[in-house]
Amino acid sequence: MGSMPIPNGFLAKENLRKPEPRYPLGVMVCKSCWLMQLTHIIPPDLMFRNYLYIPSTSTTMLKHFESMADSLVQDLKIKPGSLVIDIGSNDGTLLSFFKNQEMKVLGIDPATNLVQIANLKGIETIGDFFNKNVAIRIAKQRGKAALITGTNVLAHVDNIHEVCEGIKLLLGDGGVFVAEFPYLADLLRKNEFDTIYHEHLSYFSLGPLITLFNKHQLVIYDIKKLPTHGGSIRIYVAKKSAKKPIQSIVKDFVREEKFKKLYTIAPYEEFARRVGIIKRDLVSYLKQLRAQGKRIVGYGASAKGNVLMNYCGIDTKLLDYVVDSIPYKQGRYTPGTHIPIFPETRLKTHRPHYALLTAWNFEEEILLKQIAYRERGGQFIITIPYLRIE
Ligand code: DWN
Repeated sequence: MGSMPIPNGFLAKENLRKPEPRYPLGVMVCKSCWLMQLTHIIPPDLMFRNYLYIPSTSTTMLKHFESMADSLVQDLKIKPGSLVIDIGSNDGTLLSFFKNQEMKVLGIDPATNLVQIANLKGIETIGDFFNKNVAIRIAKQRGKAALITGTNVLAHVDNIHEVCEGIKLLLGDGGVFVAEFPYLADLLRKNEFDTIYHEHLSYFSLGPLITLFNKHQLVIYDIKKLPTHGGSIRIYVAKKSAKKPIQSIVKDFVREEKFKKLYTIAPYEEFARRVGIIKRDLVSYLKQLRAQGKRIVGYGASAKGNVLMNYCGIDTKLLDYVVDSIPYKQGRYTPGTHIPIFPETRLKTHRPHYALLTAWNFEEEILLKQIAYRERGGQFIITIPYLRIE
């Protein structure tokens, strides 16, 4: 998709004229394990030491984390007082739900801004990237974990083999590693190309993950399909030595991936072709509306929205501004396209004809929230799984 600034690099006004580093953004597929991955790796320090994505700012994700903690404690029969560790623990929201169930909790996250928030909330958090040394240190100081979680983090790490070794070392004998991430089959099927960005190094299907974990004497023994972030999966991983029975759903997923030919290059080339068509149709539609004098804005200053706008060349010539609920983002400008970001209330005062939903993973929550805007004739332009008006 060409080169563009990192997708969470929102700009303060005074930085608009400063040079903005741009990095190549594209994906390739390994022809031996079929992992889809970025062509260029950005230094993790650049993206994760001061991190602005806080999932607990959305009701959808808050509810998701609460039900995740409840179901894991119940399904995995984790006893109160057990150690639960979250890798990429962000502001500690998921761990707070485990703490409410009397678990001992420990977060690990490299973002100093988030570690501060989590520790202030009483969620003990180590400010670092997870690796084997961190795992050894925790095992020595806190003992082994009954459960290690990682939501939207496994796809972000470059040292994935070291992370697997660290998880194996930190898991108690019957311990479980539970990871959640966007599912490649959904990304391809629903044309979710804007979720391809510099933070996400890997785009997982099950096949390559089975290969990966096998190299570290770990095994995926169960899977759960999730609606979050455009379609995700939750995998349950244990040490091979724990001899957990492998649920039939694991084999079903692999059969389905083979049926969809995900271990051949065809679906990926077809996906690239569709992405080009979406770009062409979206830009010509927005230009057509502008030519009719329509006012159009962006809704959701999201990382995926920045990928979409940079890839399609959508800037203030097509969008007047973007609205977003996160105070930190308001008053700043989108990276690369320099579109001003306002609070959502501006929809009421400015009354744009159209809002391009650049946070489509919260479509339901946002369309419900903006029923008044829609009743007054405001319309949402949504790009996935195809260009549509809601
Ligand atoms: O892996 C990641 C995925 C899971 O989420 C992170 N690396 C980055 C992040 O991507 P994102 O920036 O696309 O995240 P969101 O949470 O999908 O962005 C949604 C944006 O929309 C936020 O800035 C908040 C905003 N929003 C809003 O303005 N009104 C969200 C809701 C629910 C709303 O009602």
